[in-house]
Amino acid sequence: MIIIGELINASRTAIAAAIQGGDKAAIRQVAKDQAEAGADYIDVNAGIFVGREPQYLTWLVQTVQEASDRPCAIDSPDPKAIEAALEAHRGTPMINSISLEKQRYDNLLPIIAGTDMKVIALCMSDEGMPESVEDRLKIADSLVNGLTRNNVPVDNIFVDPLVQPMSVNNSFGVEFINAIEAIVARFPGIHTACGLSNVSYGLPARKLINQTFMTMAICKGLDGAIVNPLDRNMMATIIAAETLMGRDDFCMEYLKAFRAGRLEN
Ligand code: THG
Repeated sequence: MIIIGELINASRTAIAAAIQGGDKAAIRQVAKDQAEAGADYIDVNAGIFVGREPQYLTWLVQTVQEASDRPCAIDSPDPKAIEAALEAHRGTPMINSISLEKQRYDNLLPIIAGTDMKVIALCMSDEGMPESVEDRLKIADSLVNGLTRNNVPVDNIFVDPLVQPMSVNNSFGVEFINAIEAIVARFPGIHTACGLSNVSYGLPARKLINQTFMTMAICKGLDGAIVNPLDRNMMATIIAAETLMGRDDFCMEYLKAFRAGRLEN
């Protein structure tokens, strides 16, 4: 499972304050903590600062790279902000994300084409949020075909079917889970990724819902997740579910995690 650490997100008050105060030490600490807890990528998101996103994302990339050797996942709907942050990034980052929204698609595709960057392909279009498996597959088809035609290897693409809140529509959980299964079947070699926390929006005991949903998604083939790597229970759930799915030869990763003290509270 590719773990994308979600904590450097300006929607969190501590991060917004650190960005505005230019507090490099605070950002470095969160980057370091997430890397030590097992993050493969460090997500950086300054989305609440409309207009200043290019400047703040650039600063976040620089600051994270002072503290950790993990690449960033550059998280923005704004191609200009992504472009600015890319300039500052050393090594090969992940783009989070391209979508089928025309403005976003047209501006990001030439930036990604022919590079070795990983890219999250978010199932969203100008027609709005997808609800059914079919809605998602239709968008995923266009995105995957567009990217591969532009020399992006399937192995670099993570399709995000877009998690929607259970509290809004009783079918959203199942449609998402089945979309993972359908995408993995349709595009051999593709990856999938998602942010989970939306599924529990509006419900109590959100961690219970998020962890259970993670297990269900891993069962269908999910192999990338935007999560809080400091959440020990979530990380242990991921390891156990992957082992149970047979994605862990001789249970080696499970045993390694146990010996490192990561599986028990
Ligand atoms: N798909 C893609 N990118 C995304 C999302 C997605 N980026 C943004 C978001 N969704 C995922 N990122 C976050 C970041 C922070 C939180 C939730 C999602 C969050 N964190 C808790 C907090 O604020 O304290 C801490 C989490 C915890 O304690 O477990 O709320 O869907 N492609």
